[in-house]
Amino acid sequence: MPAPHRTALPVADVAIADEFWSPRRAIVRTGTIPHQERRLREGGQFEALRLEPRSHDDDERERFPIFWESDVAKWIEAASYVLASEDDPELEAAVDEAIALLAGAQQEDGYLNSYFTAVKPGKRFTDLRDAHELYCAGHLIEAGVAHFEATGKTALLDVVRRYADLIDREFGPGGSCEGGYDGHQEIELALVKLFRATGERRYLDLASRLIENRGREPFYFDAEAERRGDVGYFGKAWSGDGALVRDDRRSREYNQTHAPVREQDAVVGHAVRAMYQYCAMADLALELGDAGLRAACERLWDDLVSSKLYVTGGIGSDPSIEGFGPAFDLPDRTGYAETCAAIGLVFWAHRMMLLTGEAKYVEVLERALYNGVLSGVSADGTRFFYGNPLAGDGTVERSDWFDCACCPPNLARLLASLEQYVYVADGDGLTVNLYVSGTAEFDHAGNRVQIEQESAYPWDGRIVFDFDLEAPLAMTLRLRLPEWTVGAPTIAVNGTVLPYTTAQGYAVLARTWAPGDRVVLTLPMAPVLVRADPRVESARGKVAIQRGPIVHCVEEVDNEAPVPDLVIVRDGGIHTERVDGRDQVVAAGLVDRPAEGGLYRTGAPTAKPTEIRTVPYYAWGNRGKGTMAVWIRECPSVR
Ligand code: FUB
Ligand code: ZN
Repeated sequence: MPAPHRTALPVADVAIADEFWSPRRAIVRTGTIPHQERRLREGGQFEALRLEPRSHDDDERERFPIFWESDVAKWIEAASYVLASEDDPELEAAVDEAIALLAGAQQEDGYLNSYFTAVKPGKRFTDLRDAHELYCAGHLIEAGVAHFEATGKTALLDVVRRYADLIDREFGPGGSCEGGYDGHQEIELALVKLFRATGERRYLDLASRLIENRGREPFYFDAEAERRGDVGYFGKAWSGDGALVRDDRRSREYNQTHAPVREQDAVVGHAVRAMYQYCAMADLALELGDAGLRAACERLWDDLVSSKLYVTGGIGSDPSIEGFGPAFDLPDRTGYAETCAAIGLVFWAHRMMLLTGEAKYVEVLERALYNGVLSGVSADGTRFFYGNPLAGDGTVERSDWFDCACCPPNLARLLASLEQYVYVADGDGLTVNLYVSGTAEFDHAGNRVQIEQESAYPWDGRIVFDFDLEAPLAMTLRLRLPEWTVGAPTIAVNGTVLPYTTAQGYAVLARTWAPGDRVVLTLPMAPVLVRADPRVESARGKVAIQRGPIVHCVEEVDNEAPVPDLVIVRDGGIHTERVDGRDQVVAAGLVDRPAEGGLYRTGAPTAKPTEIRTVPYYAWGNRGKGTMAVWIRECPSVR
């Protein structure tokens, strides 16, 4: 029996009016999305859709046009979420222009990829491992669904359905790619969205087929390489010597084809690929009530959170594969932690909550969202981190754009659709996953319910909910109880503190609610020192500072010495001050300077008391270059 569906309240039913998020989302609308549109126009992504004949010279910079459709698609998707909640005729016109270009580039049979149409005609679907066609198709499908849901227009949805239909034929029985699947997972989760938007079961079946084919022997990527007779599009680029070695498990792990997905039990390989695959597995487990897929997702999750997750919610520590290293291999300065990977983790965690009803997934979602995702964009929304290291030597800074521009539009589409992560409706009532001020509307047992949420989160843990009902209504309100609270959360209903039961990490309030009822949730919040498992070498003997969901770091600009010289004194005292509208944690510490001398010295270091001042990790790197670290040395007492 399929599990009961929990449904995220969609973007259109939630309105965000939040002191923390609204300015950031405004920057996405007024800064990031227009900035991206300019870059797509200047960079040739729009122009390429006119299909003028182009050449391809094997130069590294020339490799990225193979996934230009994904850049355009992610931009359309982000813009569509904006259009769902506000009129912006100029943006709508730009989106319509891009959609017209995509429609013009679509071939008679539904195929849509400018690179393989204009540059490599006749080579379509011959290099599924590297050439990103299904990755681009997936992003186009996601854009088509978002655009349809936001505007009601079917122009892009029609285009992507025709493309999905072609893919269904090609990958179906007797098709040219029967048994195949993509080298960069993405289309699978997109097809589930297409199924939900259209009700067409064959899109769900196609998603399932692509997931189930993956990692089965005989290996499809070997067969296609044999047919093609070369090392593949990126074969040279990332294996160095020109070949992804057939029996090399690491090569297969890179794109998670080392085993059938149901048998996979460790998160390995390229992090974004992994996240998108696990998203689709969770979606399919939910839609099909598939216990085997669910169990695989749960195993993979446990592996991730027990040994491969940065304290910032970043994932994928190994830059050489943009992916996972061994367990506990979480270097801070050289760690990769791609912005897209943390975004992918948000996507997966959300789906795991929908699948299981467990708040523990949202705990990680929140950690990634407020830290490892948000660090990916500058305060003004126009500069980006691709990797998000946990320490900087003073040379690291955000970039305006990237040749491989995956992260900026991914950030834009996530922040522009934040609404869908806040509330979940189920048969019983409403679950609140994120504390984001604003309103939500939903139907419960045939009644329209409006709920208003108000707080100064993430700086303050007092959250107020007001019910707007037409008549008394029995329903359950579930409020997530974050693990970071210092002390027991309290809940007051209409001014009276009430006992509450908990289940799956939520406070459960089942009662008949009356119009005007008010619930006040108080989550005790204070700065705490966090220590890592000693197997995390970069954090050994060090502490991180967290207050509520915000992980802090120490930047040179706020302190009297370069960060490597600073030591936090355990039990020395720690408090919070408000600076520039955000928390600054102040901890008693030392400037621990080595004795004067050459490279090696025998003299004792000098230790001078100081106040160590932090900044939220997401906000680092906005005030010029300087040293930074999340993990700071710790000493037991003032020496
Ligand atoms: O390959 C497409 C995207 O580019 C990946 O998801 C990112 O890791 C970057 O390599
Ligand atoms: Zn990226």
